[in-house]
Amino acid sequence: MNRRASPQTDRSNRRGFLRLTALAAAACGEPRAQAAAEGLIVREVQPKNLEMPFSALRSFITPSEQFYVRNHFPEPNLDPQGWKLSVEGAVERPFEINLEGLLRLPQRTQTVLLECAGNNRALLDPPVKGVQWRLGAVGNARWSGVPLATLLEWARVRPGAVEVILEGADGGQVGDLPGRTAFARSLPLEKARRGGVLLAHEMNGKPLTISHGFPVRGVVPGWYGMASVKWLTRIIVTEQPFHGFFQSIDYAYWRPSPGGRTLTPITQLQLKAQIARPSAGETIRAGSLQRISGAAWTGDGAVEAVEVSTDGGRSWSRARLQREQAQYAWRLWDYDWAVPQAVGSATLIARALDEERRMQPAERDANRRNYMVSHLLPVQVRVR
Ligand SMILES: Nc1nc2c(c(=O)[nH]1)N[C@H]1C(S)=C(S)[C@@H](COP(=O)(O)O)O[C@H]1N2
Ligand SMILES: [Mo]
Repeated sequence: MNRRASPQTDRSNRRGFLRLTALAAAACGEPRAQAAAEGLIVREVQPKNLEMPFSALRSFITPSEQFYVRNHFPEPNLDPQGWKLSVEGAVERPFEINLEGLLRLPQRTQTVLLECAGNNRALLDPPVKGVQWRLGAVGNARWSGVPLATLLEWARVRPGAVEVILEGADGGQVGDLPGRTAFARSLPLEKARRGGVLLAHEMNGKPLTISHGFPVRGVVPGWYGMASVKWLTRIIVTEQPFHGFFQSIDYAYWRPSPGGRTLTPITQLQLKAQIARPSAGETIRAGSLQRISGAAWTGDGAVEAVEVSTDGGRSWSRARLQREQAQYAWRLWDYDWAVPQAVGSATLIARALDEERRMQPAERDANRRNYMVSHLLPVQVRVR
């Protein structure tokens, strides 16, 4: 079964309403929520879920104040003095490390894009459940911290180990599970050791804000955002695959397999391009030269090209890729469109190709449930 994306329509009224909701929350004694929401669209007040207005995309590095926030529970306000991270489970030498200890270890900085696996789901037709993200549950930041591999080496992973679980300090009631469930995700041992995973304490050169995981979070390059566990407190090495709520019920998709589809944890980012400007519903001047711009990204590979159609997919032209790039970052692109003289409407589409000339899919695959939206998303504009 394929689903088509509905053309994006302007929902600025709704956005206005959500902004007001945020201000109302701020007025009832939540000044922090409002400060963090500056320039961001509020999708949920509690737990706090904020989206970047993607039309505001201006730079390769997303300013921290503009970086989306995706929370499942109230944000824990951890005391950096008392904070400890334990490395436990199938290791010869379990230990705890505090923030001072972590800061003394060799540090690394890398640019990594995070995209929520639910990004763009508001554009699906029929609608699906979950936070109604449009284009802005994605950002590209510079993260600094200690490689997860360093701590695993120190702990001496036992030969039978298969996965590493990252657990956050936040939690609550989820689904039909009794009691409290912490936010946790696992990584295959191989990815944990060699995948460039960071235990980050800085974002864009400053300590993490509470919303982005203060004092320390995981940053898992090339994977959807749910793997980058915030407010990290435990690293658990296991000899069995982990089937926690956030990778077996939530953040899982149906993978075709013998005997029927099998629910599989979401991992790698999918190849895609998004148009930042013009935005859906915008009016463009007939006969003008209009710049179309956006970003494109993928998981482990590289974006090789972006193509743009201004006639609903009948013809395609190469976009210009901007120079700045990094392995796990997005690539900004633009294309100058000679807008026709004729008044009417136009359907803009962007598509990304990777280094093996693979292209993002044209149609929605319903096996992805309410996640991993990476098919072509048309943007309708008016020409006047
Ligand atoms: N502890 C914890 N980590 C978490 C989450 C969470 O709710 N709790 N949300 C995850 C999801 S789904 C995403 S997309 C990213 C978002 O990171 P950000 O809020 O810094 O943008 O954090 C991930 N890490
Ligand atoms: Mo997410």
